[in-house]
Amino acid sequence: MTDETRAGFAAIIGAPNAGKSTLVNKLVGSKVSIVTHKVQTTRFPVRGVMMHGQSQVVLVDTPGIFAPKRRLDRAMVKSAWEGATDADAVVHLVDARHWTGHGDKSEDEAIIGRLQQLGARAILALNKIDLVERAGLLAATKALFDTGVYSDVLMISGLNGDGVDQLADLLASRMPVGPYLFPEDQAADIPSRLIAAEVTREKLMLRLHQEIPYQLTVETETWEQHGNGSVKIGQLIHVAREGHRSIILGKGGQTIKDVGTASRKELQDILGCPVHLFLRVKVSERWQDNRERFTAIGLDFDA
Ligand SMILES: Nc1nc2c(ncn2[C@@H]2O[C@H](COP(=O)(O)OP(=O)(O)OP(=O)(O)O)[C@@H](O)[C@H]2O)c(=O)[nH]1
Ligand SMILES: [Mg+2]
Repeated sequence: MTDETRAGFAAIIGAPNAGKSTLVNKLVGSKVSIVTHKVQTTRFPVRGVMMHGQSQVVLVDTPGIFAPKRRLDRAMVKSAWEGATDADAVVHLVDARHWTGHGDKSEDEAIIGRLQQLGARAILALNKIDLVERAGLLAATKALFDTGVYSDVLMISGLNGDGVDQLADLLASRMPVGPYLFPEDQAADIPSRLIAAEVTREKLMLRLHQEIPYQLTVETETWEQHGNGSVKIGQLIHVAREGHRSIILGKGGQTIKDVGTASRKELQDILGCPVHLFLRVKVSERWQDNRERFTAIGLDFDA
């Protein structure tokens, strides 16, 4: 036994919906990043802190990497690669279904191409193995490993935890020797206001369909701590069009009421105190062209 500690950064990159945020939450042991069944849920790098033996691994959950079209997409993808460039270890998380004949592997191929250019050595984690036949996994692993960009291969299920401990061991061993970067009891380094906005955005994504979730953003405007231990949070949902406002409100205000209830419940769990949540919807037609909205979440407006 030695007193030597290790600490560093591990970036989790991958195609949209590969399961990056699910995995980061599992490794950290609490929810630091929002998850939905939809693509492009994560919009900016979210850092979660995992303690493992004598190692502290700061996990960087990144937005999915895809061919970007809009300004927001470009900024998201750019921030994902930046997360990878500065890290001590990079995990390429791959949805195993896409390499066993179910789904499209072109986004992974593009990521591999970029890793090749960077001369990077990433850890391959084939994810969602709970959904595929074992037999197909071997061929998939070989095809991926033959690209030469991987140092290690693991098969995992971020959802049920299979293989996640092995990944934690590997990441812990790859961190450079040094003092911890964050207090040991800190799970995330994103401000409470931003976590609160993300939780509401998750509930909106789960509830709304098609393009609407992609054309809105949530901002925490007010945060008041009350003497009785409760907190009052006011949030503004920026939408792109008048029509979106009425959809978010729903008939008789039911949709926003449900979203508010779901978000408030989860915030109470996360914050460990009673929460009063007030949501407003505002038509901000050009929020996606607003530099401030990008800077507020650490994205590069000019990406
Ligand atoms: N069956 C199964 N589902 C999983 C697994 N990991 C993640 N999922 C599901 O996959 C979906 C996407 O998960 P996320 O964690 O949001 O994926 P992501 O890669 O962060 O997605 P983006 O932020 O949009 O790039 C969710 O419905 C998860 O529950 C897994 O190991 N097995
Ligand atoms: Mg995500």
